[in-house]
Amino acid sequence: MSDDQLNEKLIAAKQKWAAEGRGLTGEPVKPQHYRLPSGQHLVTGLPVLDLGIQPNLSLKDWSLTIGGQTERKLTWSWDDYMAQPQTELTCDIHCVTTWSSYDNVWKGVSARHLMEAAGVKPDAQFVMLRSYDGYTTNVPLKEFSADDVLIAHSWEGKPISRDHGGPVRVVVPKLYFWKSAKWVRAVTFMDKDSPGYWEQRGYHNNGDPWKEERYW
Ligand SMILES: Nc1nc2c(c(=O)[nH]1)N[C@H]1C(S)=C(S)[C@@H](COP(=O)(O)O)O[C@H]1N2
Ligand SMILES: [Mo]
Repeated sequence: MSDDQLNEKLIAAKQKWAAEGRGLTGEPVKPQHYRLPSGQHLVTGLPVLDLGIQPNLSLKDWSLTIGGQTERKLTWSWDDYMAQPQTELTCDIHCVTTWSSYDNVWKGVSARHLMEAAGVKPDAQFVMLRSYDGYTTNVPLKEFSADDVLIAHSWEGKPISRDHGGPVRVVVPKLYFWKSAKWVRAVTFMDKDSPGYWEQRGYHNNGDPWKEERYW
């Protein structure tokens, strides 16, 4: 075979792959994959993942503290929190352990409202989420201030169960699910970044599933 013939054969093979829609992984691209980031598989429902400590919080003792680089330091009791404007939204969830779950319906207070209520200072660039089980996770302010970030109290029309982070958890749909702190107790705005629990243990600082930002 001449060099020209060989080249034509290679081009034809590549054209065929293009027509078949082959991805880098060699797997044919199916329409549903447009919704599923690379390396993920779809599950139904919501698996439970945490450090094995599931705090049992009564609404009476529960509070959420908002502070750091803010004009006001707020401590919301359950009634204070529930008195804030409520937002409902549906999102897909992508966990770094490779499961994804479609169409999760959440209700709660939007991160944007929380930021407005506390008066976030221009110096703030990062957010630390702290939870009642000792868990922490850091989120860039750019991601936390997206219009789909919720401080949520209900899932699928019911109060969030204890194992999924009830009474209140954060939901950051655009990042891997470890950034969505369950049993949240404090939201702290920071001018400097600081790694959270998994970020100290090799997980990616940002965690965008569409860029496969899984580990450092
Ligand atoms: N407080 C707290 N939040 C947490 C965790 C945790 O251990 N503690 N685990 C994270 C991880 S790794 C995942 S995948 C999701 C799991 O949420 P789920 O159990 O509701 O599916 O919670 C995240 N938020
Ligand atoms: Mo996770």
